Amino acid sequence: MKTLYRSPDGRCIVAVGDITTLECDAIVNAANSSLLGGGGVDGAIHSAGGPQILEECRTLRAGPLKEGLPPGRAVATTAGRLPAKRVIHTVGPIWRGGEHHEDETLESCYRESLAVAAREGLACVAFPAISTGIYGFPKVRAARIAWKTVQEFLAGSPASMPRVIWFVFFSEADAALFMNENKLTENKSIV
Ligand code: AR6
Repeated sequence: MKTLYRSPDGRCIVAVGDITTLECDAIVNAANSSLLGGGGVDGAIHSAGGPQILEECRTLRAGPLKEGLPPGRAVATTAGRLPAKRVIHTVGPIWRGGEHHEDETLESCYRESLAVAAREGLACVAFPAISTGIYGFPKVRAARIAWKTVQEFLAGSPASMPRVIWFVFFSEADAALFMNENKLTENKSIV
């Protein structure tokens, strides 16, 4: 994992790498409503974490989430073999042109995932760029929403969990776009 930026208060980190390798209390999964796996980061999490994650997702589908997890909502499961303790699954919006509450749904993914982490007392949470892959949400617009929603959450919970939030990008280009859009300057002294 390559760290590019750490905020002055230490609570936000921007990095490039494979989120499944991160030692953080929770990693967020950009899942789909079925919770039964897929491609992208979802596929990577299930394959690195092993079958325990899918087993717990199946149990959720058989019980409290019979209709699946609606877009904008979040739920936690075991992280199986991953270095993280928990996986927080959230379902991003599928981009349909921007007039179908896509922004609000994406905001809700970040907010609800942070709320789950707060409830579970998880100190460190890592987000992938939800909806910006297979679901086609424009990356610049998603970058602005992700940063703004997390900053609003942190402003509203100065002392509580989670204390540290990672924004993890799979490519340098996506990380650069996120930093640029949110006017963050790379801190070269970070190792
Ligand atoms: N670590 C960090 N980021 C990653 C990784 C990884 N290992 N793998 C991919 N990304 P996507 P979505 C980035 O498509 O758009 C699945 O099939 C990727 O480069 O994973 O929300 C689900 O089951 C991109 O920037 O999620 C759903 O059906 C970001 O993660 C659907 O895809 C999100 O891309 C969800 O689509």
